[in-house]
Parts: sequence; C-alpha cells; structure tokens
Amino acid sequence: MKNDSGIEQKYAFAKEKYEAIGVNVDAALTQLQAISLSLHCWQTDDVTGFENTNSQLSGGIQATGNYPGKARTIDEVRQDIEKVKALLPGDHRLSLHAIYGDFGGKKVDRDQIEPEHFQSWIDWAKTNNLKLDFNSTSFSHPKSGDQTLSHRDKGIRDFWIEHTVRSRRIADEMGRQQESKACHNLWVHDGQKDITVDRFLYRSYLKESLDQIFAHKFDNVKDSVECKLFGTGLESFTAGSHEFYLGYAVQNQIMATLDMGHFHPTEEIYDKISSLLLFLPELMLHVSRPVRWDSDHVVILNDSVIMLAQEIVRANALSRVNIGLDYFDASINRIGAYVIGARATQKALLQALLEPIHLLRAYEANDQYFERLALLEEAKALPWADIYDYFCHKNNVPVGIDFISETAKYEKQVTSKRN
Ligand code: RNT
Ligand code: ZN
Repeated sequence: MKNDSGIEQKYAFAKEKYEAIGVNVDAALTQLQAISLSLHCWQTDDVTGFENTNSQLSGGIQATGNYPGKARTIDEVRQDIEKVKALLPGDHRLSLHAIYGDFGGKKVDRDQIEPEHFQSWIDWAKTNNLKLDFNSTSFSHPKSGDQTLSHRDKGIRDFWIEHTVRSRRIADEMGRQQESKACHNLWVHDGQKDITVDRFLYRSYLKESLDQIFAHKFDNVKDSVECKLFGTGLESFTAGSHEFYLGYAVQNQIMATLDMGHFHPTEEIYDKISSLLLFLPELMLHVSRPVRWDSDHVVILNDSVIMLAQEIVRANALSRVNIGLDYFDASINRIGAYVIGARATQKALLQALLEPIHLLRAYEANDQYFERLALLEEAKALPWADIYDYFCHKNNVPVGIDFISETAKYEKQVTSKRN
C-alpha cells in the first residue's frame, strides 16, 4: 500500500519551497484540476474504427507494431477508456472519429452517418462523466485516394462535403446533449506524391469545399482545421498546408489545429500560440511526438511539450486552447501508452502553472537577463513531481509508478485475453 502521509508531507515541503518564490500552489492545482484533455479514442485500436469494412489505415498516417490486446469492439474501446480514466487524475473529454460509430453491424457509408450512430457514445459518455469531441474521417476509404475535398472530380468532392457536414451535425448533437460545445476537427490528407503542377487549382477546390461545409451553422460546435506539412506517400504536395488553413481560419474565425508533428522537424508549435491567438478565437492542439517524421510516438515529458505548456500558461490562454492528444503506438501496451502521454501533458501543464512567473517577468522587465535565465534553470529542479503525486493522490488515482502495475494487472485480466 502507498504511504499516504509521505505524499502529504512531501507536498507540504514542496509547497513551502514554491511559496518562498511567490508561487501560489493551491491556485496552480485548482487550475490543473480544471483542464480537460481531449483523449483520442484511436489510441485504443490503432485508428481502426467500426465500419465493418476491411479498409487499411490510409492517408499517409501509420500505426506500427502489433502488440497484443488491441480493442476490437466498441465495448472494448469503452472498457479501455474507462481504465485509462481510472489511472488519470481530473475530468477529461473524449475525441471520436467518424469511423467509430455504433453501426450495429450494418455497413453505413461515410455520406450516410447520422447522430443516431453516435447516440450510444453520447449515453455512455454521460454515465462516465466525459464530454465528447468529434472528427470527420477522410482516410481509410475507397473514395479517399490521394485527394478528397480538393479532388478534381466534383462527385468525389461532394461525397466528402456531405460526410463532413454530417460529421459536424453529429458534433452539434453531442454538444447539445452534453451542454458543452463539441470541438469538430477537420483534417484531410489531400496531396500528391510527386511534383504537382496544379496546386492552385486543388487549393481552390479545397477552399470551395470548405466554404460549402461551413455554410452550415451549428451552434454547439467549435470548428477547427488541421494543417500538415506532408504525409507518407504524399511528400511533394499537401493541399491543406499551414498557410492555407491559417488563412482560412482567420478569414472565417474558426480554430486552427496545431499538431506537434505537422511542421518542419525543428519547428516548434509553442511559438505560434501568442501569434495565432491575436487573430483567432481559440486554438486546438494535437499533442504528439514526432520522431524523425510525423510518427505519432507516445507523448513524453520532453522540451517540446514543456515549452508548449509554458507558452499556454504564460499567454494566459488556458481558456482559449483546446488540448487534444494525437498519437498511436501499436508496439506497446496501449492503455499504458495512453496514460504515459496524458500524464506527461498534465505534468508539463503543472510545471508551467508552478513557474515563478511574477519574478521571471520582473527580471525580464528590468533587463535582468542573467537572473531570468538562472531562475528558469533553477525552476526545472523544483519539486513539481511531489505536487503531481499529491494531485494524483487527491484524485484517487495511482500515484507515481503505481500505474505501471495497475496497467499490467489490467493486461493480465483483460487485454491479454483478446486474440
Ligand atoms: C494526421 C493528423 C490527424 C490524425 C487523426 C487520427 O496526421 O494528425 O489529426 O492523426 O485525426
Ligand atoms: Zn493530428
């Protein structure tokens, strides 16, 4: 059994240390408690979904590995998410893709999906104190090919326009029933493998398609559009580039989604926050870990995530940034992967909330740049981990490494029995 008094004692010491440099620890914890991450359902089953077709994952994204125990049914996805919830402090959201509908064994094509196919998700989410977000799905479908909303064939474009409007309608129904607007994220892989000469044409088509999609107004939806540098097999051209969607989002005052794996390898998304928030109402993030490419490795507490969290907090933007996770590792225990990434994101946010920001700002304002750098370095070693342990303890979830054995137990009892 855990030594609870040890946790509280360490917390008290840590708190003192922070308070000595002007940090309000209680306030930081209250803020952390209020942050809901949007958990990505697709980590449970390697982005497969429940369409009852044999489509392979396409669209230039890939889940590699075949660790046993992936969720094979909606019930298994829900069971796994319930487990993740039990290992994660705080109240969170769940982001669904259109291919995760409850189609009852029927084949429902993408241009036929309805809110009713997601009603069982809405009901389940309610019982489990989760709010839902949604994504249209343009990949893994016979009509996806290399292009969808930007395709030169109007029939193909119209099919995907219909799908996306329906997806937004489903998000609207979720938002209405849960009394919290659902984020709807639009990402399409559209692009070409080799030198593309009609870029302007495809981007005009994409814009036209989006205009038709967003002509439908849904009160319970917060819309976002996600750019990307390139996908595998689509290396030379991506219709939905950063410039394209930035222009579109600003013009239409919808959200831009910044995925950590969707920019040049050394380009970090943290520095985009304070620029974009001057021109957009809100932002959506896809917290991920690219290794050499947009590989969607499990999120860890690395500099990219820490800097991202710092920037959100320093810009006082917690209420305008929707934090979604987006990674899919099929090579390790999937529930463990889920929890590692979600906890890493929370730890980064906590560190940011515990920054001695008043002192740092004062140093900066006084041109005391040595002092600023020195304090930033010292702050790295402050006992934030004791505060996070206490946060887990208060939320009745495993503290520290205890989630490892909890995950192993679940593997033994549940996921290892799936063939
Ligand atoms: C792909 C995008 C997109 C997807 C999910 C499944 O590169 O990041 O967000 O990962 O929609
Ligand atoms: Zn993404």
